[in-house]
Amino acid sequence: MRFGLGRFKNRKLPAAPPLQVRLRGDVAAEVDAGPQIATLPKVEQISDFHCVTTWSRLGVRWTGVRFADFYHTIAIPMAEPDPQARLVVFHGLDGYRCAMNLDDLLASDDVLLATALDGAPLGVEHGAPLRLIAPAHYGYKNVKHVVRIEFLKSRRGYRFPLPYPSLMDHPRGRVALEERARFLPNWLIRPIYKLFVPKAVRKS
Ligand SMILES: Nc1nc2c(c(=O)[nH]1)N[C@H]1C(S)=C(S)[C@@H](COP(=O)(O)O)O[C@H]1N2
Ligand SMILES: [Mo]
Repeated sequence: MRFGLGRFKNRKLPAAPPLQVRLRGDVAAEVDAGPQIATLPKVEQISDFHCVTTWSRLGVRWTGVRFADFYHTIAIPMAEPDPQARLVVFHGLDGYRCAMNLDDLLASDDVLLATALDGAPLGVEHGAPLRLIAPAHYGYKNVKHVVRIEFLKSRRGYRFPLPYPSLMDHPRGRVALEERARFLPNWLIRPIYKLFVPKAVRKS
């Protein structure tokens, strides 16, 4: 079963969608970078995965390409994002989307565009054909089924697609700092989110 948030969990997705990653936003050229991503060197890593609702899965083995490699050797030459475009929005085939800071994506080697899990191509449950893996950031930032990556100069072109976006979507979402939500304190959020854990764990 595929885990998804809100209305996105009910979207029917193809079992093996083609690798198609459109680069959009404040760019000189809108292009499909799928074929080029497939040519980048693959890395394998084992990392922990933390959902904001307080469940974690430890030691997950991902294979993919480094986001920094993708940005420098594909995105910059092909799409020429505006150097001021520091917000990166990942769009999933199910309609879900979430934004990350470009600086956070480039800061660490463990940020991947992953295409395999436990040595096998990503299935539709975990994000086929390609998903973001940013282990330092909560699960909701790790967008699955990525089909479009937008580089934006301003947050105005972006809206988190769930209710109460300004509360539920922290601009950075770092696990170590428990950046779960904006404005709301963790002592309040943790018990509320915990109510959703049993259902989420069954599906993940
Ligand atoms: N496209 C898409 N990506 C998504 C979501 C979603 O609903 N749609 N849910 C997010 C959340 S909240 C979590 S915790 C993880 C779950 O990843 P998993 O299904 O591989 O366990 O995916 C994230 N990425
Ligand atoms: Mo999550």
